[in-house]
Amino acid sequence: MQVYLGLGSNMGSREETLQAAIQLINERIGKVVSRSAFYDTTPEGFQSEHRFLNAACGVETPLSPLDILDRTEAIEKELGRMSKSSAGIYHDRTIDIDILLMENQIIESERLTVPHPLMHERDFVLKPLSEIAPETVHPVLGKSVKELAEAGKPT
Ligand code: PH2
Ligand code: MG
Ligand code: MG
Repeated sequence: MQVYLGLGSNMGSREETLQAAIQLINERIGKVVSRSAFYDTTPEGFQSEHRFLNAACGVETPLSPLDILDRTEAIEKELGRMSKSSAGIYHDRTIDIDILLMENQIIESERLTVPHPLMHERDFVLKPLSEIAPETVHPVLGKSVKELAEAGKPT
């Protein structure tokens, strides 16, 4: 199963943290088969003077969705993440790892929603993702990542 993950950091050594996260993903979740460049982005949805570095990667994994979530959460903790966002209130963080897409799977459970419920609205997700998976189709919206990324651009 191929899973796409989104990564973001806006505290500490952002680039080193993203590199470390990708290495741990490769060791514990599955082979990282693609990775985007790192994009410097403006915080969206909350006020912060700390800019983000965002990236996306593709991982070939035998794990179940909830096992992947357990492991991404463990990696976030190890890399110094203090508090989880809840009820749409965001905080600065050393690392956030989000499950974006898992092929055609649609999951709506208490702990996990796949595709990520906000991915199609977020440039900081779509830009890196369209670099590595432009033709991958969002199974709910029926549009490719490239189409979603272009829909968000000003004309
Ligand atoms: N993540 C959020 C909220 N806002 N803004 C940017 N630029 N990058 C992010 O990764 C990000 C955000 C919630 O996880
Ligand atoms: Mg997030
Ligand atoms: Mg998250």
